[in-house]
Amino acid sequence: MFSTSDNQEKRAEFSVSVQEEGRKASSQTMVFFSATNEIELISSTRQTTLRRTRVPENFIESAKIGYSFPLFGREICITAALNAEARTVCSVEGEDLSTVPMWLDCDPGHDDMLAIMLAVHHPGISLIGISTVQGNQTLAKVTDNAARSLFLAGAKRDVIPGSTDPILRAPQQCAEIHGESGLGGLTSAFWDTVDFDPEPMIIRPESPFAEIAQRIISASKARSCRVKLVATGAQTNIAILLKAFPELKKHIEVVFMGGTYNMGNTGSFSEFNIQCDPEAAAIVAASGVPVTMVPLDVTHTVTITEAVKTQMAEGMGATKLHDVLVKLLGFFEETYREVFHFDHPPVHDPCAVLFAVAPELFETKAVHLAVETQGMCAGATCCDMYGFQKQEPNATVCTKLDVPAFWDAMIAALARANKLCPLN
Ligand SMILES: [Ca+2]
Repeated sequence: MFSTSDNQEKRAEFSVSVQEEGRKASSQTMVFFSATNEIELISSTRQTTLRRTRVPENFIESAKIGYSFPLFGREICITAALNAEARTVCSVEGEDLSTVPMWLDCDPGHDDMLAIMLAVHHPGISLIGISTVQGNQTLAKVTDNAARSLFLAGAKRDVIPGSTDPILRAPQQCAEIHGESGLGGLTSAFWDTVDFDPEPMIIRPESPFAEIAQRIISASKARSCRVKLVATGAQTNIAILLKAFPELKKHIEVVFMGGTYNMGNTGSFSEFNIQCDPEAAAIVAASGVPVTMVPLDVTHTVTITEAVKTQMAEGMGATKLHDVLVKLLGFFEETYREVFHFDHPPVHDPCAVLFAVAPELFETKAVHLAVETQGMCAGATCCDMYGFQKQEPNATVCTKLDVPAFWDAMIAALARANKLCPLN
């Protein structure tokens, strides 16, 4: 796309609205090159360079999102950051980016990996950081996998390992679906061929929960809005954060993938993430913070059909990242077929990421949510859909998703990952 500039270090990329006197505003792309301190304006419709010029060293830091500034005799307004580097640069001063600030707590996991790709590359999201929790695999494995997912996405974020165990129960993993590594389908022989060490992306503060709380509160204060805390694994870390740092409550909104208001997957009425740590989910539901549940009932409608595979191949082209996804999702398809008799595997976790940025694509209902912690139904998410209990709603439950719109957003994010993935 950026033929004149591909061999130079691209630091940030923005969508901008350009207004010339007496003419209608047009939408264009602006790229900043840190190596030369130059910016380039590119016509979004013609894909050609319109102008290129040197700018002061602090140009990007001072060009705030949503602010207008004169350039080339035109008025330019940055409307969105288009890549991870741009978002990182722009968040240096804690500006209001008109994007959704998000913290992702996850246990990669195939669908967690897609959630990371969507969170990093959806233009409406600023992903502040990632924490991990044991679930699909051990904490050490899912933490490595989170870093590996960021690497594949061509992005850098700090990954902070959270809890090795549920609050009360023994850990349980899900190797039958996600494999021994948690990202089955990519062998250790594959990773041996890749020049990537997860360790530098993983930070291990003395008090990881204090660190996570502090980062979320700082982002919330800087933007004067709640941070979307998206949980795509067991809710152990979220419960610990809420109990240890109650001041966090006014700074977050929780969106979690998990639960069901019909039948479960790993229990008759229990979904895996909640069944792993029902006590944690009960604490989160009763915490008083805004909570949205994206349940199995919705995520089971989002499956990787043959048509989706074709759309993905067309959207991404024949790249190494596409090959990697084919391997991963092929493994996921096999295990889902074997264990749950699905023709095509459902993609749970990115649905919660999408809700956090595009709730208008979902149908929802306000309900009272309680989590069963006892007996054979431990982990059941009891959603009072008809208001029988006469209790005030404490949660929003999603009941339907615009599935084609989900895939459009997911594949657009993968196409952006394609441009930055070091394998390509
Ligand atoms: Ca997960």
